[in-house]
This record gives sequence, C-alpha cells and structure tokens, in this order.
Amino acid sequence: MTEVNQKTAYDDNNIFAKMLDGDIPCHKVYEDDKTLAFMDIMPQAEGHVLVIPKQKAVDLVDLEPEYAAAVLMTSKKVVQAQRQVFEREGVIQMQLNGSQAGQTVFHYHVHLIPSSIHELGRH
Ligand code: DGP
Repeated sequence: MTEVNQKTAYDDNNIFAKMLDGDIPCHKVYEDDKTLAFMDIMPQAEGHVLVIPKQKAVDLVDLEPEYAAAVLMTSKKVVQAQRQVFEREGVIQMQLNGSQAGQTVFHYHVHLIPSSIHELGRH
C-alpha cells in the first residue's frame, strides 16, 4: 500500500505517458510541442478536458517552469473554447497532488470542467 505521506515515483507506463507515446488513443482537443489536451474518459460534466505537459512530472512540485507556463497557456485556450462551445462562463480548473488528495494518474494533469461548484457533485 502506498504511504500517503510518501511521494509516488514517475512510472513510464502510466496511462498518460502511454497517450503521449501514442500507444493508447485519446480524444485529442489540442496539442503543441509542450502540452496535450484531451477529453476525460470519466467526465464530471459535459466537456471535461485534461491538460498534460510533455514532461515526466508526477505532480506540481516536479513541473518545470517552461512546462508550467505551457500548461497554463493551453488551459487558457481550452477554457475559451469550452465557453464558446457550451455557451457558459463557469469552468472549474482543478489539479490534485498525491494520492491523499485523490490523484489517481501520476502524470501531472489539470482538469478543466465546464460547471459550477454547486453543480459539480450532482453529475
Ligand atoms: P485524478 O483523480 O486527478 O488523477 O484524475 C485522473 C483523471 O484521468 C480522471 O478524471 C479520469 C481520467 N482518466 C483515467 N484514465 C483515462 C484514460 O484512459 N483516458 C482518458 N481520456 N482519461 C482517463
């Protein structure tokens, strides 16, 4: 069992690493040299997107500044698109660090969820 106070090491076989390698498919919505954005397979609301860096980072602590900036810029593009497509202002940006926080895939990722904090638990 993973100790909650012990950091998980980067696993090259994690599901998002396999997506970056092209070994498993994803519904891609945006890609550039430093990031990939794709639809979440277990959406918490319609249009739930995940943004990941093309860096082997388990969590926020690992993320190099250039990749942090790139994830942020991609997230801005995705939120703009979500607002247009779903004709709503509210988009939640969520990011979990560590199993204790609820992180289940140990490649850094940002959730972008068109929803409100009040609606989120009801989906
Ligand atoms: P987190 O709990 O923050 O680690 O969220 C992991 C997210 O990853 C969760 O919302 C479901 C999503 N996910 C897990 N496996 C896959 C997959 O194979 N494909 C896609 N598109 N999303 C996945």
